[in-house]
Amino acid sequence: MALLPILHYPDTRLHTVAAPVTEVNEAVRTLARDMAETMYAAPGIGLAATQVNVHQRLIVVDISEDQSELLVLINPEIFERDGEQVYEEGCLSVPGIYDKVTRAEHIRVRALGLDGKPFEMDATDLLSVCIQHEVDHLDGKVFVEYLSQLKQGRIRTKLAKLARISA
Ligand code: GNR
Ligand code: NI
Repeated sequence: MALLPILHYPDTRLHTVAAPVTEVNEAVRTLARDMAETMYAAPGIGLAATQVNVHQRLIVVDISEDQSELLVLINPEIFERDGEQVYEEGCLSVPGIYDKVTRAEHIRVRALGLDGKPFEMDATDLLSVCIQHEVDHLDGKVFVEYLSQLKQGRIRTKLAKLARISA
């Protein structure tokens, strides 16, 4: 098991578009385990491989209170979106910043599991928000990109200053 370092906005590597996983092998299963450990340690409710500088389409999610409902989605595809919801989002790659984002209320998702087998699932509410947030990371998109240019500029300045202090 290993904790992986998380990239912080405005690191340009967060804008990399991840490539599909071509084979669900032991290396992919090890990455999923290390990502789950990293997410739980943070703690967070989701993590995309992009955030740990691995540009493959893999996300881990667990919205339970007691870290008991790990979901691993490989090559996730959102193939239906309905309705709208507004949720105050945060991101492990944008520490200390929280703001409202409008997303679909209900989604249907197709993915491969850790066994390499395809499955489909429905998600609503927070689970739906989290999966949409993670799939955005795989497409190189960070939630702050939904905010105004003014807010994005302020967030960049603030986090760049913090990075300089901690470096
Ligand atoms: O831990 C996280 N919490 C969260 C809260 C509201 C909306 C989305 C999230 S995901 C975030 C972890 C993270 O950055 N995943 O990419
Ligand atoms: Ni995030």
